Amino acid sequence: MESALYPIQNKYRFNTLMNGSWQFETDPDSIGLKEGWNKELPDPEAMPVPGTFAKLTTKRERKYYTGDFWYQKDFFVPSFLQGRDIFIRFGSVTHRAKVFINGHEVGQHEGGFLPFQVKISDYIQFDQSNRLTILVNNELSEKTIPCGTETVLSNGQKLAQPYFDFFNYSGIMRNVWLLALPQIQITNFKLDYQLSNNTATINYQIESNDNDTEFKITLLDHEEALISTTSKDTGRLTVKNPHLWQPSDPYLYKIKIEMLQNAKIVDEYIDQIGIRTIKVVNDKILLNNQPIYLKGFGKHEDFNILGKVTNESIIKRDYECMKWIGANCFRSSHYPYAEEWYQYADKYGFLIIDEVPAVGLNRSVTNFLNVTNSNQSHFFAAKTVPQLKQVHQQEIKEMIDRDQRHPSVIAWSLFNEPESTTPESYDYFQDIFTYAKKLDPQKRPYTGTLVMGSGPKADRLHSLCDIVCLNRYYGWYVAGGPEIVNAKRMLMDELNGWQDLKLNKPFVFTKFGADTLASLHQLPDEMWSQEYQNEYYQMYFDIFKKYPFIQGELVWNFADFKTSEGIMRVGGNAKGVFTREREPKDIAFVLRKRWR
Ligand code: EVA
Repeated sequence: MESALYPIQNKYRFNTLMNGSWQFETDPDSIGLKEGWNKELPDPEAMPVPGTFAKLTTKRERKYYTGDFWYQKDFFVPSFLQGRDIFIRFGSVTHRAKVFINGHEVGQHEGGFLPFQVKISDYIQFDQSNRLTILVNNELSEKTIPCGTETVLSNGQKLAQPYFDFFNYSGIMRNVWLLALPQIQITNFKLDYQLSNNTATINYQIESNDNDTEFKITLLDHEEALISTTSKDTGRLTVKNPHLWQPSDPYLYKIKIEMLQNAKIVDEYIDQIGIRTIKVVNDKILLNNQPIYLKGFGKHEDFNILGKVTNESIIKRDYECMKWIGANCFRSSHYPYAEEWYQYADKYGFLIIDEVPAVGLNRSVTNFLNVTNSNQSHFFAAKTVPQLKQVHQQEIKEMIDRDQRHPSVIAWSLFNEPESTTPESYDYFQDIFTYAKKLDPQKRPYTGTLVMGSGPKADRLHSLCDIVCLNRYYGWYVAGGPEIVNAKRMLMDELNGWQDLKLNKPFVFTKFGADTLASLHQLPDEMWSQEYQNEYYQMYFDIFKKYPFIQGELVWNFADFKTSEGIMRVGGNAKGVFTREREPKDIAFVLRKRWR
């Protein structure tokens, strides 16, 4: 990626959103490239960007379309932008893209949940119409993340089979910008904080595409009063009596970076930053050196009609609901969300465990139901693993480069429920953690979530994690309904087992929940009823009290969400505390009481 910086506008940087109605065509036989679709699509239809075709169609074949598909858009670049570097920036393209300008390939990107930008300056004509074409592919395999496989139906149609429990929405689901940047430009900057004696030290490191430049760095408070200033691409700023960022008081400073050449400013980037530290000490998570207990959710980017499309109204509504209920944290399960989510979190004072799309690293289409160890598929012994690892690492790097400055991001999750009980799984993740730990200047905690069955005896990955995150379903997939008394016993047995290991690490429950129909009430309660969801959570909360190393509860899920079809899902996953329309189920009031 050329730069991880979110687009801003100022005297040096111009951008415009390219969202709107684009041209679209599916290419089931992958003939497009040979037939020149990169120049002209033969029979396109209108398609919104951002948008996802799966939610806009009334036809099953289109909803489940798997393979290559194309987007095209004509655009204009006025000549007053000449002399600048022109880029197209995609918030994401799911899952992979090849980008063409006026028929020439200008870049490609693997991974459906992170931004990338491609430089197009050499291929465009100013003051004339230009054509942007993107070849997208949404197939799943074991070589890329998230993992899955595919089957071919008797009518010849390919069908993606995710190894994960959310609908494989694809396409261009986030914003697309045209950027005009100075040719000599700031490409990123990294910050880390130290607190002592009422003073904060901000260590910074600026990245740019030119070595022969100078910098001026200015720190301003919320009211734009000057706090501190310095020069050089790497250095430190000090803040006396810093106003620290925390969920109850998400105070943001402004940092301005000016890049100079021959004493003339050539680029400027401004960002809002929050001064805070985050670390793990013994079995506590410390924010600004104070223990913090995480309360909140595993979430999804998911909504009716929109699928995973970024929509700030939904973002705002979700934060309002999370604030109302008294949450302070969520995990971006199971992929990095659109950048706007993190900007809101910084302002609303939410903590995020930021997760790379490493979900489904377990060879089973129902891996989330694979609750015993007897099902070891030796996923990490496959020949494709080196390729997978490379993609996994690349996406970790892109996620950290993108999100490292957000005060809201308090930890990196490098996996969700992979195979974790085999020696190969340890070897794989040891490399992943070693790689990842070099990337974050703030050295935030690294973690990943452990599947049910990966308990204190069998699991091999917890030693790699700074925080041990457990996804557990005693009382739902195991020992549900009248057996809930057994579920309680099983959960305690497992926690006793972890306690005996004396790991001296914080544990966070990153998933526990029960599918619940908002329409169903029952006495005595039964599985799927609202009353059962209440009983289920109460059982967990009663037990959490007994284990002081539990430092957080992120319930599954914030809202009901769409999954693949199957006998386990009625219209999707119904474990939401809120409905898919973001209205509360009964449990929301229980949690509100508990968390506030
Ligand atoms: C569930 N359980 O069964 C969830 C899934 C999720 O949606 C898991 O990680 O353990 C998975 O994706 O509701």
